[in-house]
Amino acid sequence: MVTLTDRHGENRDRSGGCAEHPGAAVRRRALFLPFRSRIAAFLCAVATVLCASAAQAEDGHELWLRHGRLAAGQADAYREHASQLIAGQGTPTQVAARAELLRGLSGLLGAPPSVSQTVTLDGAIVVGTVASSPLVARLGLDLAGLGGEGYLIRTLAIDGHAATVIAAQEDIGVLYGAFHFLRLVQTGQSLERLDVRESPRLKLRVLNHWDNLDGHVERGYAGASIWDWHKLPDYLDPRYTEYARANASLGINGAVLNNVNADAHSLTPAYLDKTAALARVFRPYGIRVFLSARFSAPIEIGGLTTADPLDSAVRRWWRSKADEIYRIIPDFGGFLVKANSEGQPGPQDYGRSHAEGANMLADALAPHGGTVMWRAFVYSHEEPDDRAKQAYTEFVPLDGKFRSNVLVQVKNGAVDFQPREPFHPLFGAMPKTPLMMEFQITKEYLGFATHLVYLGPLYEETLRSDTYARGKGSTVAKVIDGSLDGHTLTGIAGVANIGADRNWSGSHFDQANWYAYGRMAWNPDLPARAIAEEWVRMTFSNDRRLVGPVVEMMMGSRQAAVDYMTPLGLHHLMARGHHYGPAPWVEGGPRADWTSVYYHRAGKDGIGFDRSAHGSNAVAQYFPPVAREFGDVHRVPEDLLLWFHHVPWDYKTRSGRPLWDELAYRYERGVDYVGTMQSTWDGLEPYVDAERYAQVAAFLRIQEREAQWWRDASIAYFQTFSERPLPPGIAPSAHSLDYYKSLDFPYAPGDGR
Ligand code: GCV
Repeated sequence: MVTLTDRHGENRDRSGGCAEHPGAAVRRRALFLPFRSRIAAFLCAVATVLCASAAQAEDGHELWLRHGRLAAGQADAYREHASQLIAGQGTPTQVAARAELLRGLSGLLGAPPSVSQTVTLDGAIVVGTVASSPLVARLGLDLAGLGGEGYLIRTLAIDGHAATVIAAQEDIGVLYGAFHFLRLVQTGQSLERLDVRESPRLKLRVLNHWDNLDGHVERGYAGASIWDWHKLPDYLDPRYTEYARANASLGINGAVLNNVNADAHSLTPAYLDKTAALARVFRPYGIRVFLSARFSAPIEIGGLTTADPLDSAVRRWWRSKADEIYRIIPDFGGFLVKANSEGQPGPQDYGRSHAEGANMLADALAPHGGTVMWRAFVYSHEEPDDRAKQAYTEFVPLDGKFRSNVLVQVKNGAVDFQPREPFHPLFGAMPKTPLMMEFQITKEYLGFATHLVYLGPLYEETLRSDTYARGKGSTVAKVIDGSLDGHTLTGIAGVANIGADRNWSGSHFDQANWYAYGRMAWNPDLPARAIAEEWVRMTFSNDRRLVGPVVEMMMGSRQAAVDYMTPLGLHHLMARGHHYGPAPWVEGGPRADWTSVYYHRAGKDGIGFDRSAHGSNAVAQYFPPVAREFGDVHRVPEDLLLWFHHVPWDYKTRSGRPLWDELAYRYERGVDYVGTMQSTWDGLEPYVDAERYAQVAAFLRIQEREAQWWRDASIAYFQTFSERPLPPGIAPSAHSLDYYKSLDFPYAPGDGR
C-alpha cells in the first residue's frame, strides 16, 4: 500500500483506513449512509483507485495523469509553491479536487504538501469556492463571469505568506482548476505570478461511445466496451472512476454511454439502473450521462404500435420515460438520436420531419432541463443525389423549427470522417439552430489503432475553416461556440476511442487524440501543436530531446495518412464494411454511395468527383466566397482537388507535375513519412520506458507495411485508368492488382454489428 506523510509527519494509509477495495459493498452501503459518511466512502473509493494506479507499470494506463517524479532541482523549485494545501472536503467534488492535488503533487515532487486549515507557510495552495471556503471568501476575488465551470488560479499573499489560490464559483470549477495547476507543474511551467482565468467556450463537451450492450464497440479498436453492463449496477469497476478523472482533467462534461445505432433495451428499467450507477460515479467529476435513444423504443419496449412523434400515446410514453429517468438520474443530460439514417428508425417513417421527431423528445426532456442532440448524419434511401449534399438539403429547410433544447449534431465533413474532408456546409447555414460539432476520435478511416495519426491538426483545420456565413472570420469554431449567431446552448461531441485495453485507446499515441479532443472542446482555438506538446510532456517526459522530435512527428502524421490513403481530396476508398485497408475497386452491392468507385469516379478521362457547378453542384451549399474557391479548379486548395473536381490525368498541378505523377508522388511521400517517424522513434529509445517504446516501435512497423500496401494497391488500381508510367523515382507496386484485390479480412475489428 502506498503511504502518504501528513503535516504531522505521520505515515498514513492513503485509503484512510477503509476497506481494501471500494467495489460493490462500499457502493451499496453508501446509498444508506448519511451525507458525511457517503463522502468518506467516496474518499475511500478515490483513494483506492489512486493507490492502484500508482502501482502500475508503464503500460499507458495512467494516460496523461502520469505525475512521474520530476528531476530533483525542478521538484525543489516547485515545492516552494506547493508546501501546504488548504482545501475543503465538504462535497464529493471537493474531495476529488483535494485528492488529485495530493496525488499529483506527491508523485511529481516526491512528497505531498502538508494539509492545513490556515496558511502558515510560504508556498501554500488555497483551493475552494466562496461558499465553501471562508479563506477564499475573504480574498475578495473577482469570480464573476467565470460561469459555473470556470476557475481562476492566482498568485497572491495571504496572511503574510506567498500563496496560490485556485478558486471558482462552483466545486467543479475548483476541480478543473486543480487539474490545470497540476498540468502547469507536469509540463514545466512557471508558478511565479500566476494569473489564469479560464472558462469553457462550449457548454456540452461530450464523448459519444458507440458501445453496444453486448460489449462490442462499433468502430472500436481498443478492445471491448469499458461498460460492464452485465455486472452493473452492483459492481463498479474502478476504471469508471479513472475514466471520470481523465475526462475531468480535460473538462469533458458528458458521456453518451451507448451506440447511436441504439438498442431500445438501454431505456428499460434494468438498464436505467445500470446507467444511474455510472452517473453516481461520474457526478463528482462533473460528468453527466446521456443515452442514445432508439426512435422506435415505444414499439419495442413500450408495447405501442407506432412511434409516430405526433401520436399522443407515443408522446405520453416518452414523457413518462423521461420522468422515470430523472427520478433516478436527476442530472441526466438527455438523448442523442440517429434517425432515418443507415437503417435506423425515425420520424420520416411516419411522414414527419426531423424537427418533429426531435421536438417530441425535447418536449419530454424540457421539464427536467435535458437536451436532445439530433444527428444530421442522414442520407436518403433512394440515393437521389450526391451523398455529400443530402444532410444540407434535408436540414436547412428545418432551420428555426427545432425547440430551444435541441442541438443538431453535425459531423465535421459532409461524407463521413474521412482523412480529409472540407468542413460540412451546414456550419453557418442554420443560424437559428444551435449546431454542435461531431468529430471522430476513434480512427475508423485513419488506420485503426496501429497507425500513428495525431488528429489535432484535423480538428484544428475544421474549427478554423471560414464559413463566410456572416462575412470573413465566420469560422466553424464561432458557429459552434454560439458567438456567430448568439446561441447559448452549445456543444461538441467526439466519438470515443476508449475500450477495455490497459492503455484505454488501443495505442499510446491514440491517447493524444482523446486528449486533443478534450482540450479543443474546452477551447476550440487552442493550437494543435501546443496541445501535442502538452500531451507529450505529460505522457512521456519533459526531456527536450524527446519533446521536440515527438511533436514534429505527430504534427505531420495526419497529412501523411492522407497522402498514403486518399491524397488530393480522394475519399472513401477503404474496404467495404470494416474499412480496413485499401479497396478503391469496390463497386456494386446495395447502394452506390457505399462503394469506392462512386467517390473517385476514375476513368480513362481522369479522376475525381465533380461537385462544381458542372457536376453535382455541392459547392453551391457553401457561402459564395467559399463556393467560388471550391468551385474553381484553379483556386480550390489542392488537398481538396479531387473532392470537388474531375480532372484529366495530365492536369497540371501546382507543383508543375501532371496529376498522375502528383498522385504517385503523394502516395510515396506518405509512406516516406512513416519511415521518418520510425527513424525518429528509433532515436528516442534512451528517453522512453522500454514497454511503451517497444509497442510504439512495433505499431510503426505495422503502419509502415500498411502505408506501403495502401500506396501499392492504389497505384496499381489507378494506373489501369491513367495508363501512364510511374514518374522517375517512384517504384512500381510490389504485387499485381489481382493480389491486392484478393486480400480478405473477414474479422477486422470494429465493424458494426
Ligand atoms: C454508428 C459510419 C460508420 C458507422 C456509424 C455511422 C454513424 O457510417 O461506418 O459505423 O454508425 O458512420 O456515424 O452513424
